[in-house]
Amino acid sequence: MSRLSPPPHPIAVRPEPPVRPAPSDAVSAGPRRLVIRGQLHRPLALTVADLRERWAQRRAEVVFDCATNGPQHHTFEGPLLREVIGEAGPAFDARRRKDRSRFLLAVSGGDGHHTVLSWAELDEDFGDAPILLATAMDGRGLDEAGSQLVVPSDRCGARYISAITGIWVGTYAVPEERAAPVPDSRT
Ligand SMILES: Nc1nc2c(c(=O)[nH]1)N[C@H]1C(S)=C(S)[C@@H](COP(=O)(O)O)O[C@H]1N2
Ligand SMILES: [Mo]
Repeated sequence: MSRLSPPPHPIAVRPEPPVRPAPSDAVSAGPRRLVIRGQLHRPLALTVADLRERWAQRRAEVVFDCATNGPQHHTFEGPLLREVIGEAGPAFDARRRKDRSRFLLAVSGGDGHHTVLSWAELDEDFGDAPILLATAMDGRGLDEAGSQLVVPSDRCGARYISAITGIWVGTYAVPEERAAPVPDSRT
């Protein structure tokens, strides 16, 4: 591909902003935080050290299958996802199972890969799955890498999201069926 004029040099001409320590720098400095947000009473921003110190640690020896790498064997430690999200206070009526059953979780990795879970998968009255937010894998802390989702009941590894950056919790507003009838493909 040829160019008629030299490419612009935006980096060379853009003035460097002055380095000014702001109060927010103190918050953003240090290890990365996993942000838990959405329909919650108490959104949280947690480091792996927070996940290790503030909740009881469970252990899970798992095998999951990867389409490209085959079966993977790992030992993870970390708190139950249910207990961490519980502390963030999902905006459901905790006494009503039907209300809890409407909630979803979307878990995002730093590379853009994300997956969804339902609250009911974790809930003791429904699936009761011991899903973890790992603080260590095979005996090594995940403080640098970030927490990893551990879904022992999954056969496939796709939901073992690594380097978690965020978890969104909330309900999905199902479109009203009567508002937009599905077009009949036969007409
Ligand atoms: N952030 C992030 N996590 C991810 C993935 C990804 O692409 N990005 N791939 C998933 C898939 S498909 C698998 S099989 C496992 C692989 O884990 P391993 O690399 O430790 O074997 O990570 C899962 N977690
Ligand atoms: Mo995979």
